[in-house]
Amino acid sequence: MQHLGHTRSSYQRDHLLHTPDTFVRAPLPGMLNATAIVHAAPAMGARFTQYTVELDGGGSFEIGRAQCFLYVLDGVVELGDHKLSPGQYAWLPPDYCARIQAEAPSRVAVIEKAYTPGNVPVPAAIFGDESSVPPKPLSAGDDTIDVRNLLPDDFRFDCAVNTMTYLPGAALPMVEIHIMEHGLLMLEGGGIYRLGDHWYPTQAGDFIWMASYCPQWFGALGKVPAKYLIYKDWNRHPLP
Ligand code: UGY
Ligand code: MN
Repeated sequence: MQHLGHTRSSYQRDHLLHTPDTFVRAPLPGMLNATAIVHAAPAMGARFTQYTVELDGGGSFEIGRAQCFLYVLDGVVELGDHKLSPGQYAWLPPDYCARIQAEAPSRVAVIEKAYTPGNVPVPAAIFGDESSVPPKPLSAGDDTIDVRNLLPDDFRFDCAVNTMTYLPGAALPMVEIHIMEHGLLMLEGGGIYRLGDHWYPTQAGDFIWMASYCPQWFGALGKVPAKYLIYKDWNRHPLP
């Protein structure tokens, strides 16, 4: 539908709000009966890539360019002996090459980042299920915002991927400004996201990139909890 050139999407120096009405689909090399919506990439200022893969029944795609995090949004995908359904995920180390296949239409969130070595061994692949990750309150004593760490919280990992769930009316306790950049996919509900000096209505299906030091704050609105999947780079010294 034509909206006379209006969209909630907005691309600024330090952030991107990418809403579904502006998504453009194109296959990436190695994709068969599948296509990608690239939300974040070095071309727009990010130091990682995040894209949503949409697979038809029988579709497949390849990974193996960098460490890779996969989170199933819809359907079921197969990766070797593993079958992943919605809420299930995999973290794959930088040298892990594989083809991911779907028997029925499926959607997968993919995050890739060049791995920055630390003085610790590179971890082996991890397969997990968000529903079995225990929630932790963001702030002690406040049960209105829960965080689930999908990756182990240790220095082998140079990034974190979490889900955050806000009860309606809950809000981040501060405007955050930090060196880590974020890729965020709104999974459920919605609210108001402050990014830089802009305040945006956001809802399930939206993607947000926040550059390093982008001022950020979120307040959940509506009748259902707001939940997002959020990536950040961390655990490494700021000097390259
Ligand atoms: O982990 C974080 O920095 C998180 N609290 N940021 C955010 O939700 N925008
Ligand atoms: Mn943050």
